[in-house]
Amino acid sequence: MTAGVGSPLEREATRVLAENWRGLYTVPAGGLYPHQWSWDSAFIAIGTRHLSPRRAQQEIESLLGAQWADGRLPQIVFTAGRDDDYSPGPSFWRSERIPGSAPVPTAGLIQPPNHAWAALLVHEADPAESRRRGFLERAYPRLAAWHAYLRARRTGASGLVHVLHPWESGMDNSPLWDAPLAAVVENAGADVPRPDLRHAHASERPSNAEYGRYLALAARYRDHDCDDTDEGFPFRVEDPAVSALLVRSELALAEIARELGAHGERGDHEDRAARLTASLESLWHEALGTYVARDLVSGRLQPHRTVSGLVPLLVPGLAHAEQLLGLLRGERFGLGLGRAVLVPSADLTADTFDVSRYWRGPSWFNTAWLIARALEERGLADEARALARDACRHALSSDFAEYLHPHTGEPRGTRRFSWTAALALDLLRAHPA
Ligand code: 9WN
Repeated sequence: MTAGVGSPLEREATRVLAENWRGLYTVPAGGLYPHQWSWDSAFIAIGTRHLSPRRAQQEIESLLGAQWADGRLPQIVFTAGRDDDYSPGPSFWRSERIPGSAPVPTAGLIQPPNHAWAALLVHEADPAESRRRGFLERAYPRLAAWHAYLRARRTGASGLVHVLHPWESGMDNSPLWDAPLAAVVENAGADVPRPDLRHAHASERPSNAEYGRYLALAARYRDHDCDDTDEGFPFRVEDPAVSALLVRSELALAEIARELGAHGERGDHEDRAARLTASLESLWHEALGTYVARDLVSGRLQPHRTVSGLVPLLVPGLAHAEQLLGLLRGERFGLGLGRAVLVPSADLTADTFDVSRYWRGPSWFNTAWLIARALEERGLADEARALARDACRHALSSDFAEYLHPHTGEPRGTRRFSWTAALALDLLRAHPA
């Protein structure tokens, strides 16, 4: 990888990504997250494409190499020899005993589908190198199989994809999961290992009660061989950010198919993106003025304003974009008002709001990147630039924190976090100072 040149941000971000590189992929953070995570790798590749397009390709290819026979891309691909550092690890999942699992140990769950979009952005960073290596030719069938898995095994009557665990949303303890999770019975008396608390303060992580339920759900999924046929599975939700990212990734597959001369497939991807966009409207909550999650077990929309509900701003032709922009700029998310840093993960005025606890208030860099990108694409260049510059500034001053106190910008969670470094680099390239 070329050395980081130029600004302190570029140099330091390059260093973080080098520290966390493990030869074929990047771990999110050396201590807290010592394995490869699915949507992290896609975000990381979006940044490393500016340093080494080839390494960004490898980041995605190593994840695709852990694809299961049914097409799923696993939430975590485990690094050999690090079973004690993260729970649940490879000895919990024992994926090798599940028919059709990956050739390497992985978790059985999934994460949000941002991969095809990332693959397209990586290709665009250096199309000649990408064509020379046949990057898209090799990636496309696997990415298409991933989306086919989501359609075949994770799509219900609404036409939207559902997730079976808070971890699958990538926004683990969002208030959106409070009610669906309350209905899940934790394993009574079971030990809840928390190696994460060696690396981050307990007040900045999900609670023990949440972890008890997370593990109970994961164990039930595992014990059913992760085969998605467990009809009474107690947690099944549709999430607006997951759906919005799938729209973007279907549109990216359309572009990739065009690049590969697969014109029939291109139309299929565009049709699917259009159908998903229409289905997303079933998550619109008129009274709250935002998209929300649907609990498929109770059938109820979950009445919480969160950053997940703002992510559909990335969807072209979205019906309620103006209302969402109003929400983003209002007192609940505070964009441009000077009272919040980046975009808080949840409504600043809600009863559930918490300045430290993970996805219940703190500001994250991946969602800032998604919203900055949406603003830019919607022609709101000044707001996009202001958000991008704030993200770059806070990335450096927080030593690439995992997330920030949403009022003060103080670092929270772990430090030298890979996607913070990668996405700050990408924002710096898109909005040079
Ligand atoms: C569970 C790795 C992951 C991110 C998620 C974030 C956090 C894991 C955890 O870290 O989740 O997947 O242990 O809390 O919520 O978005 O992918 O960075």
